[in-house]
Amino acid sequence: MPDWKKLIEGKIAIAKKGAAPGKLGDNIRVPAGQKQVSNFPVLDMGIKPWIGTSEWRLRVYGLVENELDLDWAAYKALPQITDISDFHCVTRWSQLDMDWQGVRARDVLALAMPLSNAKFVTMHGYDGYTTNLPLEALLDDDVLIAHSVLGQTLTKDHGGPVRMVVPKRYAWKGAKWLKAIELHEHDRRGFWEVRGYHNKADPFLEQRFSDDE
Ligand SMILES: Nc1nc2c(c(=O)[nH]1)N[C@H]1C(S)=C(S)[C@@H](COP(=O)(O)O)O[C@H]1N2
Ligand SMILES: [Mo]
Repeated sequence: MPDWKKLIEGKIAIAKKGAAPGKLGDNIRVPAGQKQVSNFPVLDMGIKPWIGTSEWRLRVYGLVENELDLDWAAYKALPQITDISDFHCVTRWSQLDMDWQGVRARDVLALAMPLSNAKFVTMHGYDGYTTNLPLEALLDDDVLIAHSVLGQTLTKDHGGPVRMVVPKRYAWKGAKWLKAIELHEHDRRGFWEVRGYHNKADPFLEQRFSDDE
């Protein structure tokens, strides 16, 4: 008989310490195939639009009762929260304990009042980027429409002034330079999802490529 108590205590100790890549406990914080980093790399298509807060708008449209066109003041007037989460990029780096600040996506969606047939969303960036998710995935506590991380307002490189963060999916599911959230009845694949990336993108299931769907 294995010494269960010792085993469980050992695992809990590892979980509390946080994960070290390549050691037992990887799957607690750092998913399989990922390496922990702390330099917050930049990844995008290379077009980095600069949108000042005075020009920035966030539209929520499609299958909603109340279409939104929020300006900076309206966005900043919404309940602001901080959520600490881990960031997993499909290019195999993960950065832990990212303290995103902003507004919960579900608070914005509640204002827009999705119609009952709204089941999927497309997030649009000012660079023309798109990515898709089920509407339900945006209702989680940790999904933020964020303006700051690591104690600073978002730089242009990281999607400032405002980006989406969806911690339970690979990072490509969070649009930088967020411009709009569009609600549909049927799923529409986004920029990477039509180019070979997995539609679901759960890092703990290693849903990297569409071949595995
Ligand atoms: N608008 C927009 N959002 C985007 C991208 C992009 O090219 N354009 N790249 C995605 C990808 S592939 C990743 S891994 C993350 C990277 O975010 P970071 O550059 O802040 O690390 O942004 C995602 N969001
Ligand atoms: Mo990515």
